[in-house]
Amino acid sequence: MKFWIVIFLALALALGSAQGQPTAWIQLDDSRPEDAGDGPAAADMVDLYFSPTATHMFFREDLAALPDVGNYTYTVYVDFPRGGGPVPDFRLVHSESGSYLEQWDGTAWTFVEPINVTLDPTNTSLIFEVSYASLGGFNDNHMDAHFENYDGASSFQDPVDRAPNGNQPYRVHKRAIPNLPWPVLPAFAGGLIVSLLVLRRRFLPGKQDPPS
Ligand SMILES: [Ca+2]
Ligand SMILES: [Ca+2]
Repeated sequence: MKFWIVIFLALALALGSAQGQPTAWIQLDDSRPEDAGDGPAAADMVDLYFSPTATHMFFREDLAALPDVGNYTYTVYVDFPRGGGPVPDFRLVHSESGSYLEQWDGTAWTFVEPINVTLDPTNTSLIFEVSYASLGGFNDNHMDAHFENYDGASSFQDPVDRAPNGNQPYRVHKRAIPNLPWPVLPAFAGGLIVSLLVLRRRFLPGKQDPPS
């Protein structure tokens, strides 16, 4: 019975890890801390973070006040080298009309899929979530990202705050990601199998050696 209890707990732990909620945040300042007070409080970013899990990446913007989707549009632009040039390949959008991923097709932004954007009211933070699969994987050596918040609901015309300031993006190097996306699940599965084999040997009675 003990063996199956241990199996159950191990599987519960495995499923919990596979859910992939962010546990550690990498602050995106790149020696250029974001200003407070350079936009209306509900759209004024003060700290920006990134967090990768085994299957998803999370972008977090800490605002000077609670967000207001009725009056502002919140976006994160993502650019991979494979897309060529400095033009972002994807953008994550959060506004009154919903939260969704769009892709730049060369001439226009096109809808890809809905995404999760959650509010952490303690930190007045918006947390954007997107899967690597939806972005075509994270196979490049780095990714560039910048945040832009616009005046008006579901509007992309009048930026009221950009992070970082200026025209440059934040750069996230793949080597700086502590839990690289692709090896994590196979390594975890391998570790789980080894653990179960060890536990099975410990809890199940083995064959008795024949008397000599
Ligand atoms: Ca700001
Ligand atoms: Ca700014």
